[in-house]
Amino acid sequence: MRLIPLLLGLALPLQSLSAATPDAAALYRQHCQSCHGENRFGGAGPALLPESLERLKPAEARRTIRDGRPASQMAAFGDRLDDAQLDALVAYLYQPSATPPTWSEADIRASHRILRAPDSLPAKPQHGADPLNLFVVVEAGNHQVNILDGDRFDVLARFPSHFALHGGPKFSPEGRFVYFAARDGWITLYDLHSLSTVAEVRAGLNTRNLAVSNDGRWVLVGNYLPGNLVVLDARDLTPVKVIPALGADGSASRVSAVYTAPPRDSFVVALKDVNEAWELSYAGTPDFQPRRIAARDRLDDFSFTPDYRYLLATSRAAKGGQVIDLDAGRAVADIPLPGMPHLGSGIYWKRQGEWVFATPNISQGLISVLDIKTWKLIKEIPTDGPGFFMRSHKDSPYAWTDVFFGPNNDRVHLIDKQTLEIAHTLRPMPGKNAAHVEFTQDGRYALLSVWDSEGALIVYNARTLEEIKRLPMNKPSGKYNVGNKIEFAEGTSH
Ligand code: DHE
Repeated sequence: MRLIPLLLGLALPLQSLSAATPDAAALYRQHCQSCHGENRFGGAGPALLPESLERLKPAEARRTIRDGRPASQMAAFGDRLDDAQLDALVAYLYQPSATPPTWSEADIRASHRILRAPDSLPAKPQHGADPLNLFVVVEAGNHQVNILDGDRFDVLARFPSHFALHGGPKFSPEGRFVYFAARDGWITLYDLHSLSTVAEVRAGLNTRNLAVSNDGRWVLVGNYLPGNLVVLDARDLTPVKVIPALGADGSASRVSAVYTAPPRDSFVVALKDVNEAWELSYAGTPDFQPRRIAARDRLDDFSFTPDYRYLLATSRAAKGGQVIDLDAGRAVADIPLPGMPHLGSGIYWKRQGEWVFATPNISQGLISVLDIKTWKLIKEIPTDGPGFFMRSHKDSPYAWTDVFFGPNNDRVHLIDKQTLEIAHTLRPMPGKNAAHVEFTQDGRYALLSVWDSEGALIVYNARTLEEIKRLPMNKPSGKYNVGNKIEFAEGTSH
């Protein structure tokens, strides 16, 4: 019996078989290519390569094609595509591109556009707010960025970003310019004096994050696709150099993350597919030749000690961490970090006169607190579920951390930085995910995201925990205070 349908299928003439199977490539060309680009590399719409879709479930992709995306240019195709065509199209998008994805230096140069000549920009801020207490607030739900006055908590400007900004935007040393990286490879330079975009360039097809040199001259972009580093001129994003991420034995790697290490005048880079960290000096006239440091494992993410001598790195595959001495150029210790921390979100503070480092874990509801002299675990603080982000301020007695996953993801814990006990738990909007906090420069207020399409940015008095203001937003994600960022202030992410 089970053979009959198969035999019937084989008996069908060839043309009826092909008529029954929608030609997904043709559907893509007809309906999608004008926005999502030839070879699915992206255009006005995001890239639709398997690497770009890693974070989107096929069912969600199908829904988006059928129903469109509200408040975006993504139209609904449900009236033009039947179920079989929708299925075929979704399957096609998750297949590797027939043309292997490439993004050359020439492609980067061709994508570069200067929207405002840097020498035409005003000398002074064109708004009345304190330029060092501005906040950049990313609204992930509709790919918008808000510039917020950090004294009055009013939105000064709002503009569309490229698709899926990820990682913290980074600032020029005096805090005037801000640099954004989108997962889609687009880098944007924005002027906080004139509240306008200065330049854009597509540095890759799938980008991790970017760093800005402490002298304000260079931007370094780390890419997954292609696996490389791209150096840009920080004045206007002109491409300067492309550095393939090749291990010492020539094997190709993706770049996990890049950061600037101000006291070292260097960029530090983690590689995802070979056991190496790199340091690239930008002192003097740099040639951006990497200094290779052998790691004990692949690196997913890292953070620094406050003096930038040591790097604390995680390997999610190994479910552990390691400490790399940047002066000695070698790994010196293993650290117990079992729960896949989003290490870039870890923070430091002084406890009983000594620095401690604390990080949430993505796969376990606990905060790991480490002694950074001995690298021993001081405490694992149980929380109401796994968290993503952690924040504090030097004048705050609390480290704020979210419960990002699970049924309690509407909660935020405030951990007493001395006792390492949870002192308060807030539920800003019950039932809605609360996440990611950033303080005003003076530490008096904490701004929190309710990460929901009908969410909000909530301003708290950081001491009394009284709510001061609530601004409705669509999935506000990260927020970044200019003053805290340019000072690499204690308690915030770098
Ligand atoms: Fe992030 C920062 C890695 C998933 C939101 N995230 C970072 C950084 C790294 C990183 C290396 C530091 C870069 C920087 O700031 O310059 N993130 C990763 C991952 O490896 C992971 C787990 C999987 C991935 O697909 O990349 C991951 N991150 C997420 C998300 O799912 C989040 C919640 C939603 C999103 O936007 O994709 C997310 N990551 C963020 C945010 C920051 C960030 C908001 C900046 C935090 C800050 O305060 O500086």
